[in-house]
Amino acid sequence: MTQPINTLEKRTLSKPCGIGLNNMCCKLCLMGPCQITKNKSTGVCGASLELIVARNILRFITGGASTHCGHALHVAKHLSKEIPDNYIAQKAPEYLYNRWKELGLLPHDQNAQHFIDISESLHLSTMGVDSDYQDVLKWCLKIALIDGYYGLALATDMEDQKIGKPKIKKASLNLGCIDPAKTNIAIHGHEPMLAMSIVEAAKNHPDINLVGVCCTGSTILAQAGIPLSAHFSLQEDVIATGVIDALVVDVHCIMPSVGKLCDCYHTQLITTNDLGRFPNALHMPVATEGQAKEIAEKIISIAKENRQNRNRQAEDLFQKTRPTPKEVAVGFSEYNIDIPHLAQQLSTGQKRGIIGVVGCVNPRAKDEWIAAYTKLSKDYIILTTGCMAFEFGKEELLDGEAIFHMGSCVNNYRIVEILKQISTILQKEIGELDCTISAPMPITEKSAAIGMFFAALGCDVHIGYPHSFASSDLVSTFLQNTLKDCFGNKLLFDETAKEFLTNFMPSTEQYQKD
Ligand code: XCC
Ligand code: SF4
Repeated sequence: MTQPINTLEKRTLSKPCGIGLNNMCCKLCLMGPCQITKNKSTGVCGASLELIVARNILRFITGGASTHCGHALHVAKHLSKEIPDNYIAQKAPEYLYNRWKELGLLPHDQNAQHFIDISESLHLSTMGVDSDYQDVLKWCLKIALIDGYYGLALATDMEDQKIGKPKIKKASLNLGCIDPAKTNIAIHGHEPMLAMSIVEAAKNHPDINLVGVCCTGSTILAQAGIPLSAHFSLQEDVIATGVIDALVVDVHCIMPSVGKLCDCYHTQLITTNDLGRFPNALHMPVATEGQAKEIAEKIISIAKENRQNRNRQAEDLFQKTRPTPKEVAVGFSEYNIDIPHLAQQLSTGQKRGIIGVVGCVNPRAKDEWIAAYTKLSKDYIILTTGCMAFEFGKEELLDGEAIFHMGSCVNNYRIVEILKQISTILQKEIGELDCTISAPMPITEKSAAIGMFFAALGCDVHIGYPHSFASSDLVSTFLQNTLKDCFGNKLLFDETAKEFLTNFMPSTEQYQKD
């Protein structure tokens, strides 16, 4: 009898290394690794704790920016488009652009040379280059601007141009969207171009059931109403239903475990991006629109053919245990949300502010976050994306009245556009709005880059568990002071939902009592 064998819930999570957790380990050269546990000790080369922590943060954020910019580059290539010049100047509020310029934070913005800044960030943060931790931290903001504009904004814009602007609609969400009576294809990853071709092709095949996973899933949910079966932490469970006939993956957040798990079931794993390979997968790389149409048809045939290899007992078991799908309202964007109404709610005090609930769901960080945000939603407009949006959906809270599903992680740029437009209407800076971006359980490098981007826009930024940014007093004080002086905002490091509710705003006593 085939049983789910490898899902995250059942796995014993290895204990995190305390030194690494606090960013206090340097492995940048072979005189190390150096562990710096006391403030006055240094690495073999003399690097201080603050320099090591700052370099680690910069390299982490740079990893995130490289993935989002790579995503935007792949979409551009798919559509035979060029990366635009002066994109930050085109998109950013003028007062912020000028401030970033004064502070020396603007990256290269011609001929896709922001990729040079990404490379220079790795260059300066290696052993023996930039020994000024404050300068290293300034680069974090520069790289975050690259992430925000040449990653999030550009990918969102180009996807909208290709797919069309999202429309508000009802859709469904959770493992129950997988239908044992049909051929199931799960589409997982972050770059949705092939996914949209599969959505189109599947319209001619009534026996095909498409479901999404992670951010490619969030995009096809928001854009086309395709059900979202799982977020990151539940991706293994999708395969473990035993009724997924093909799992199509592109890039980012695809756990290496899914390769072996597909082998345990009949699921055909198909990799579709040259950067994301699995040893046992069928590799069908897609780089252009023409290829996408052809490969979409092939994937449908492969899945249909493979359905006969299902383990009937696994199918029966899923049939009996299949949960009821949850209904969600999706497809909200800067184009269809009534932004003047939101501005009015803020100016009349009907709503105190905006909370963007973003990022990952770290299996090490279980807490009552959704309950906390739900309490806050009485007084705050909640805009949510990525895996955190799925958590709201699981509880049927994505109603499009108090809590709005804004799409995938690159679609965090939609939140930026909304803040920009509200601030224009209210004739305030974004930093003067009561706006917090909360990533309560980050996992990926991308989430850190996104958080820093929102900080550079003037939003307060909350990072829950783990808050490795806060492990050097000098680093966190410098970051806090720089953000306060330059943008008027702050960083919050509340690890638990209770602390968040208590410390977030002093006047939340009523929330505590409820
Ligand atoms: Fe989820 Fe995008 Fe995080 Fe990956 S990164 S774990 S939100 S799927 Ni965006
Ligand atoms: Fe140690 Fe310096 Fe080498 Fe880092 S760069 S591993 S601190 S010697």
